Amino acid sequence: MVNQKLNKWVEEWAGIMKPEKVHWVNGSEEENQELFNQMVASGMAVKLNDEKRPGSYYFQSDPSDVARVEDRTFICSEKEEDAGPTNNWKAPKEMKEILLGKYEGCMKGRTMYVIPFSMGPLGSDIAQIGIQLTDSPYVVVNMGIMTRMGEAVLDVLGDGDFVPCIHSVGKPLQPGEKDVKWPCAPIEEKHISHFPETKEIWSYGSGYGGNALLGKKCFALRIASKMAKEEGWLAEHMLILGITNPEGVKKYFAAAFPSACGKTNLAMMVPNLPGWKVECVGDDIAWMKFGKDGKLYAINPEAGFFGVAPMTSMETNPNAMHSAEKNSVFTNTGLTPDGDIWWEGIGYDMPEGTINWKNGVHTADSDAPCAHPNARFTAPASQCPAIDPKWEDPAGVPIEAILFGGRRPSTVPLVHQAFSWAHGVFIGSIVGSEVTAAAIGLKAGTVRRDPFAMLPFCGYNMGDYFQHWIDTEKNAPDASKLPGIFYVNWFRKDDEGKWLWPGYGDNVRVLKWIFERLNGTADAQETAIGYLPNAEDIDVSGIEATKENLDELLSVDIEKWKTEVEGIKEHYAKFEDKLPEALKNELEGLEKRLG
Ligand code: SAT
Ligand code: MN
Repeated sequence: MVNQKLNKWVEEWAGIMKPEKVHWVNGSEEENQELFNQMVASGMAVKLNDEKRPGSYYFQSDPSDVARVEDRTFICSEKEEDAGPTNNWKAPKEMKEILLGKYEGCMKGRTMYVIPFSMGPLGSDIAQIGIQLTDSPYVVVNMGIMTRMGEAVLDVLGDGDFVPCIHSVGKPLQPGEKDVKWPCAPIEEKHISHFPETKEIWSYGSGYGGNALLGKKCFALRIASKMAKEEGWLAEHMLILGITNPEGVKKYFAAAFPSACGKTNLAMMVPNLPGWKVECVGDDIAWMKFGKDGKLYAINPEAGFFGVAPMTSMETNPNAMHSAEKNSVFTNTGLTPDGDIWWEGIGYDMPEGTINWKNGVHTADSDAPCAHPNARFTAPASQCPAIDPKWEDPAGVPIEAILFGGRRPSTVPLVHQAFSWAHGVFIGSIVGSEVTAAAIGLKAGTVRRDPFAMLPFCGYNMGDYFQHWIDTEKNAPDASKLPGIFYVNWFRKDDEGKWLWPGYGDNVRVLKWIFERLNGTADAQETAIGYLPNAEDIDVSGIEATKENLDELLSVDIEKWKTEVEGIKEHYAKFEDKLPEALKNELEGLEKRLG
């Protein structure tokens, strides 16, 4: 079928960006191989040792292009108010003018790839189709892992609508000019722009991660969150896991955590309790809609993992390690002399002669790390040994619990349950992580709030987003079937700074209490902040030493929570009159209960 709108759009943009040629990506294995071969030939990619890491490739980015750039990310709604206090805003017209200037001739000497992709299983009615134009073959092969990509998507699209995604690395080649290893534009020229009202994405100047793989944060979160608001569903920065008890009863949970809280680890956890099983539906993004039976169903819109490499090991996350055993892409890790990858915390010593992400021979006494802290592996989700059998079910999986969490060395107990949906939304709106003084020049102990872990990913005013979550209760076909909401904190420390909770696979003990709360078989005590387990309600069999920490892990320190309330007030003040009445009431209620 010919999609006139698509053909016209591609032609128009080819006219603006002036690539040497246009390549429609079909998604075949031969095409994928050909792209890798080209990148190896041009020096952009290194083929890894086929005996160690079959079908896998290694890349080093430009040192100026190593992560998402939040201060170069824009929400371009007509009104500034609709971007809200947590986003950078520019008027759409102004941004398009700026970017059209940059896009003019930006693909000279390069190939423009046309990437049809589906976020979500092909044909699922929760899924969405986008078309990305890009001049980066690296982006094409990564999109091939992270999304359902190619001709099959065009068949499903027919003559329907798609989200147009424009991307260029912003480095045109003059006739005869030799390409660099990782083309990109200087930092101040990078723009990651979203037009939530017209559902468009225009990205310029970066080839890395969420700046360039536009299906991920740009589409599946920023644009989709706006669609979800308009259409009554939820697009969230959440992992999805399935948990099965020893009797074979299974439930699905979704969970939101700010970055650096171990989301991928939790999604693929190897549980440390006999008989319990955890399976992974997704590690980063959840799209949730009500099903005919009134339950909330979630799909993972992605098809792969774009995981942080450093500290990932057979110890911390064997399932991630297995996922990236083959057919994977590694960016900014180290490269060993025998053609494999290495990073800090991989679980074994660095082989002598390993090359670091800046392409120098690495020595053990060097003060800079061998792998960039944001080095990534891109791996197909289908290769994860713990992948859930329903991970591609077009209907999604029914979500029974939503978890929020952050890094909170003090104040927040190991786990508590919200009293109600509105109280759960309150909990989501206040999550965050404590920062260390050195990191970003804030007072140590300051909580950096990251509501719903959506701070850099909400495509509209965060106050309206809170309201959308509140409204989800009355929009639910049957509010009694809404998931329970829980606040977890694996990161409590004692006064000496020692961890009180072992974390990782032992977190299943907390999931077990949640599971049993949903079944109505676990006890809890009512406190000022929510329902908490009693110490005996947490199963510490096999880690009996942790028992003595439980009182502290499960205590509610009234004075600390009063301080917390002051912090929440400061945080809420940002949203001015957009802060939902329901959340003001929740905050007042908490303050009263604290006495
Ligand atoms: O670079 S990504 O946005 O894909 C990953 C992340 O920063 O969370
Ligand atoms: Mn993420």
